[in-house]
Formats: sequence, C-alpha cells, structure tokens
Amino acid sequence: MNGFQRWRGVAVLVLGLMTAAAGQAASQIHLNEILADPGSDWDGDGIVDFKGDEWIEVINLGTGPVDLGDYWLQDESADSPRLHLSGVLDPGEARVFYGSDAVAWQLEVGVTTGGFSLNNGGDTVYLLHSYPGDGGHDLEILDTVTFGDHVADDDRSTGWNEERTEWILYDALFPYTGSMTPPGTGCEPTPGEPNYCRTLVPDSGRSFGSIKAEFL
Ligand SMILES: [Ca+2]
Ligand SMILES: [Ca+2]
Ligand SMILES: [Ca+2]
Repeated sequence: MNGFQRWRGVAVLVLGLMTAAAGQAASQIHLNEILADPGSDWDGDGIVDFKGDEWIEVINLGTGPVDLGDYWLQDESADSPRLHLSGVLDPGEARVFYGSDAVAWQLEVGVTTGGFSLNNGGDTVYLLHSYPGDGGHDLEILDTVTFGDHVADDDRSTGWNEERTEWILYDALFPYTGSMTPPGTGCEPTPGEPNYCRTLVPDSGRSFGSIKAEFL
C-alpha cells in the first residue's frame, strides 16, 4: 500500500464525519477564492481547458509562515483528496492552485486525472489538514465552501470580500444580473492575491472582449 492509498482510506472516513468536524479546527490557512468554470487560460499554459484552468485559492490569515505540505484540497464528489498542497505560505499571502496542478499530482501518485472536478452546477470544496494519528495519518476538515450554479459560470469566481465579512461573487468578466445570492458585484477575480474589488471600466469605443484580453 503506498502513501496515497493510506490517505485515500482515511479521507473516506473523514468525509463521513464531515458535518461534525467542519469548522471545529482553528487554522491559519483558509479557502479564499474559487473559480469552477474557466473560459480563459488562467494557468497560462496557452490552452483554455475546462479542467486545467479551474482554480482554488488559499490564504494564510495567521501571523507566521505555514508549510502547506500538511494541507489537501478535495471536492464533494471525490472520495479522496484532489491535490496535496506544497510550498510555504507567508502571513497575509494568498496562493492559487490550478486544476493542472491537481492533474500533475494525480499523475505522480497514479490516480485518475480528474483535476479538481469542480462541478459547474455547484459544488463543495474542502480544505483538509493531515496530522499523525493512530496507525498512520488522519485528515481533518478545516474549511468548507459550497457554491451554486450561477457562481460557477464562465470566468466568475467566488470568494471572501476584502473585509472578510461575506462570501461574494467576482463577476467582472461575465456579469451576473440575476437575483440569486450572492449577487453580481462587477469585481474581477484575483487569483494569487488577497481579495479586493477591482472593477473593469470599459470606455465606449471598446468591446468587452478586447478589455478582457488586456486584463488576462
Ligand atoms: Ca490553461
Ligand atoms: Ca468545472
Ligand atoms: Ca484572490
């Protein structure tokens, strides 16, 4: 049994306890922003790909650097983690992980290369933390985010607002005008940086496509 297979067994158990465990653990690392339905080349590999260009951003809200080697990402439909994170995150720093990062890790450990598999009809994302337990390691759920259908649409992301008082929609690239919650804001996604509201200001002579191309 390799290391991943051990994790896999533990993750199934942990998801069964999800409701009881969610939100109980204090952590410096949190989910910060998610883009589930990419319409652009977010990971910069030259290809627009529904799997590789999905992304999940995490942030360090603590006062010291954190080794991300103890953290994992998973979505609702998975029975095991989609990505083992790596690297060190400094206080206040946000880092984005792409679906292509998940595919690369899945190839490395020899599992199906589904990427993050974020459902465009809505999904739940889990941030998991591993720690030594009886007979190996256990995973605990540190943070969960559930988002709906209108949030997971062409190049809209969803994340905490700058004040971290509510989870909002970042829909500048594909404005949402409906009445679902969260409503449209006109703010741009901010992969890899702390969230704030940066708005596109189109002038009358330019198409939305040309502005989008400039910003992406
Ligand atoms: Ca891409
Ligand atoms: Ca998707
Ligand atoms: Ca961000």
